[in-house]
Amino acid sequence: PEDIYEITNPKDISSLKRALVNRLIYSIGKDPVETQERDWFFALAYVVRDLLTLRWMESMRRYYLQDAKRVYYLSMEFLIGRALGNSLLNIGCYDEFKLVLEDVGLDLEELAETEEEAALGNGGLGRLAACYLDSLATLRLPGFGYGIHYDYGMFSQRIEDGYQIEHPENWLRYGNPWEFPRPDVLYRVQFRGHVVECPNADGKRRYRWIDTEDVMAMAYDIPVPGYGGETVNNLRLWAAKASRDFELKYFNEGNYIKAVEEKTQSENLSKVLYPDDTTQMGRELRLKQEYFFVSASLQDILKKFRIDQRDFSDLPQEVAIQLNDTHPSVAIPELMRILLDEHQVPWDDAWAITVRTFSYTNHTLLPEALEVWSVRLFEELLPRHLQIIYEINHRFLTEVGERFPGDMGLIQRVSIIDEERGKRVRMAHLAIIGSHKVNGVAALHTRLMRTTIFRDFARIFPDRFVSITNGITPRRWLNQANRGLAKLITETIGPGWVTDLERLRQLAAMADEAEFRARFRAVKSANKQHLASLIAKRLNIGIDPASLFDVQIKRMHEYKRQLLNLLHVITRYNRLRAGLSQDMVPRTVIFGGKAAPGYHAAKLVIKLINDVSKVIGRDSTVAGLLKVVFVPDYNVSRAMEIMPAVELSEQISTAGMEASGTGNMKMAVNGAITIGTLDGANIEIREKVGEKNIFIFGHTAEQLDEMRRGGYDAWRFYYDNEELKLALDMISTGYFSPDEQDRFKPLIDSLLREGDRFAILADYESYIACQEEVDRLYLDSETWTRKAILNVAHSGWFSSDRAVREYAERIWNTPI
Ligand code: 26V
Repeated sequence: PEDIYEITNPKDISSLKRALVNRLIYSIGKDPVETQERDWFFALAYVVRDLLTLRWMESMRRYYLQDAKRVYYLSMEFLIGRALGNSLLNIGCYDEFKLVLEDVGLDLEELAETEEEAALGNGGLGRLAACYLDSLATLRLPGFGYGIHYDYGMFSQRIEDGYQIEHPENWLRYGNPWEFPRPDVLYRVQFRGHVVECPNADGKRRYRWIDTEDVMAMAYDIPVPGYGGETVNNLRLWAAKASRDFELKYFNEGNYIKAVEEKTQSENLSKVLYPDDTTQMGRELRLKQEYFFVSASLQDILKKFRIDQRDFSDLPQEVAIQLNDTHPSVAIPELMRILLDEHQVPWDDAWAITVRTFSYTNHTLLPEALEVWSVRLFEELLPRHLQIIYEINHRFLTEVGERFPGDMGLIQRVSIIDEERGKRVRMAHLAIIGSHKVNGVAALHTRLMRTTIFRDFARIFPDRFVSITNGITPRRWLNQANRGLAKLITETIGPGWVTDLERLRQLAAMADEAEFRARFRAVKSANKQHLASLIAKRLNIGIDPASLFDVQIKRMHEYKRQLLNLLHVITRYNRLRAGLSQDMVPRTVIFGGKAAPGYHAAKLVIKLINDVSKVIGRDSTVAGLLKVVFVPDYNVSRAMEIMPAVELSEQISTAGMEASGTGNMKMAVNGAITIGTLDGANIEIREKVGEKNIFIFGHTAEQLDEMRRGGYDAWRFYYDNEELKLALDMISTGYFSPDEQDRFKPLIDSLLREGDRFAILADYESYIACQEEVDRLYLDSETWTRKAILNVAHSGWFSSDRAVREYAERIWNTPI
């Protein structure tokens, strides 16, 4: 029958059920009497995708007919997570499908757990991209993501004997029900070869890039539903496919095996996500990944631009391209190459078009994470791009020389090519020079960008730097993750907050009403119990749902200072053992996060957390008063489980080092109170929720700067504070590692002998004092709840809808 897949009415349970069973039979090929849970999941996902598909085509048609300016978000990472629950809520069919499944004896929540999550990102930067796609679709903007279709996303983390072990995660093992493979959308991407100059008939020089080794990029499309389901946008991910050249080359020589080998080689390009967001190691494969997806995306963008009907000078009116960090910044010389070499646009015109089209987001100031590529590697892989970069640089430096005569230092500092330490291409310089706007991701971060690492550029381009503070999507992080709180909020202020998060402000008045506080507390308490049951089931660890849930979940990084948190835990343990329990509330301290596989210090902190957890867990004198849990394999799904249960949100990075943070926002909107430094978006959280409703401690970025200039004396902190000395001595003398006394020597050395780069010792005392205040407040549960409610009420500004609107107005010129 022709209506196999047709859903006549998405609110009509029987039509949904028919669609589901049809899908199970005709798309999965299973008899309903012998299906596994996964079969039902896939059948359901196909039905939901069907519901998205028509709206998706309608959205594309609308953009085409309106000839709307398109926004392209280029990112090496999209940390999407699972899609089923989010899609059902966004199209408004969650309850209907819940009933349909109950009808066949299944539980929707349980079924949703069988979905593999799309973990195509490391952490903050990738998750931000996913939140922005959700907001673009919800705001009905023609916003498209472009990225890489990795076979292996983020590794899964197992903990063995307290150590992190990485395991590859084959998320596509059973196929991805959301994506449409597009074998017909295929572009050629060139590498290596060389450049020849050929004089044109008109006497102008032309450059041709020839004898290249080519890889094909094949598209996979993933629908991105906005809330309300009206608009469905597209995320296009590229997978590497061998070009036919390989076959021809070797088949002609009769070397079939060699041909297949090289085919495999070139398809390795999109094999795996780099799981290290701490250091830029200059690996060839990484640069190839970057150019691969940039080249395919630009070809696709220009095809949709329909150049046959337009002039390139219209490009900036039709297209905005946002570069998510410098990773896709080779797009700047690539667009120049296309304009110059393939369309003979004069340099000055091409450059004006390029700069007006691109904008760049900077996500970190840490020097070790800034991308630089050796000139040698660049020349080998992308010889024409290197020439163009040299020309961009030459023209830029000439202009700078004219505007700031005699300042040779300036020329050296702003050059795209770093001439010291072997010649290197500084991608951030390229991205700044080639974009009309450069944004930081929080106010402090942008200010530091302007005044420290990019101060010369801020002088040269005073209007180029803008600050747009990050945001999070309330659909996933509140409406979906925290159904209990979502329900309470909707009952109190109506459902409008889901797309207009500032409406949460109406809850502020409710903070003073005892009855509302009790209901709010009941929600938090149920969420804590739920998390406790998950931890009991999966980790076989019992935690007290009545204890204070103190949570630090994020990537493991020295600057995020999980070690400072642990020093507090150890100090607390020591105080409890010394019989000072009267002022302390029972606490469960929860950690979660992955370390980059080669980041030894971060991995050692994981081991220390687990060793400390073991010692404390075995000590009956602190039973019921203190517990430490490390939740393995922290990812988007784990985050959605944990966020609703958090009471104390640990945001304790060294001031000046966390560009923004977004977990801080997720926890605040879920009713946690932040303990944090004046860093990243914490500063804006304080501004919004009010300084009485947040725990701030530690040195400011300016104070740390000054302290370092005066000479940082780590030993002084050690000798001046007995409790700090005791905690450090316990770690270094093997109290937590009796089987290997000097296991943690590298951690202690980094603090005491190597200058404590992250100022852990300097902030210890004020952190401990602040934690004492936390206990005092928690004892007064009415006041705690009041403050928690005010955190929710004043977190509306941190919606990614607000952030995307700001991008639309201030960067893309596509106002809503
Ligand atoms: C850097 C690198 C270096 C080369 C190897 C692969 C790789 C992958 C990712 C990165 C980016 C690290 C920067 C990052 O994720 N920054 C985070 O961005 C968040 C969103 O703006 C922000 O909230 C966090 O504070 C910031 O650390």
